[in-house]
Amino acid sequence: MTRATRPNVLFIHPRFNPNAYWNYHETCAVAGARYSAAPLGLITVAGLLPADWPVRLVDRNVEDLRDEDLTWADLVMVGGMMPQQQDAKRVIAIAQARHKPVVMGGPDVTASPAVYQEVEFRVLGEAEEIMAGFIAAWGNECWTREVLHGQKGSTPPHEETGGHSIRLLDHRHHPIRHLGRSQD
Ligand code: B12
Repeated sequence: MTRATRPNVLFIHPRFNPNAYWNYHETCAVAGARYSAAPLGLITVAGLLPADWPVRLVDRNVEDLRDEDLTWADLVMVGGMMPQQQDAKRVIAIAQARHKPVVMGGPDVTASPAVYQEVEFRVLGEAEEIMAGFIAAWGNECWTREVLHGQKGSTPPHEETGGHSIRLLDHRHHPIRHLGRSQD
């Protein structure tokens, strides 16, 4: 398969189990947000990609994954924790049915890599040390399924990572005032 030099990257934040304790419905209402957990891992990874790779974020806790998002994507990046596992698996199946390569990262695949055997790339641990190698490997048309390891606890300083791509967050959905940006 020929790979785009500057792939369109679709970040997908899977739906949390709706019955979990951590919904904060009332707090969200007070803060004017629709969901309590912003996709911090995904926006961090977005900040590590080359600036000229187009990116989109779909947070399934607050919006639908549209067919046109998948049509647009050359590469799908999914990340989350255990209570998102069920939906993550669903999203991976949807993306792969459209022949989109999937990168899975975050705490759940780090703890349970075997659960995500079907994806093309599993990124275990912190992304900061891995993404440069991943970007270099992109374009190699022979790659097969791979597991890329980072080290938990060796995160470089924020200013060396490109920072969070806070601009990807929709301030109507998350209380991003607490992430360093006002809502006006
Ligand atoms: C803050 C936090 C919470 C907050 C969430 C607040 C919020 N707004 O998001 C609260 C208190 C709500 C919470 C609750 C829970 N949490 Co919690 N939480 C954390 C904590 C301390 C930090 C998470 C975080 O935001 N980190 C900052 C971001 C930038 O880091 P990150 O998401 O890990 O992303 C990095 C990498 O993982 C990777 N990455 C992430 N996604 C992707 C995607 C791709 C494609 C790639 C390449 C890389 C990648 O790159 C990123 C940069 O290095 C972690 C422990 C930790 N120190 O990591 C536990 C942790 C995520 N929580 C955990 C758990 C179990 C829970 C609960 C289920 C606890 C419970 N028993 O109820 C609940 C569930 C919440 C729910 N909604 O249902 C576990 C998850 C384990 C797992 N196997 O998934 C962790 C790892 C703690 C632990 N050691 O057990 N949590």
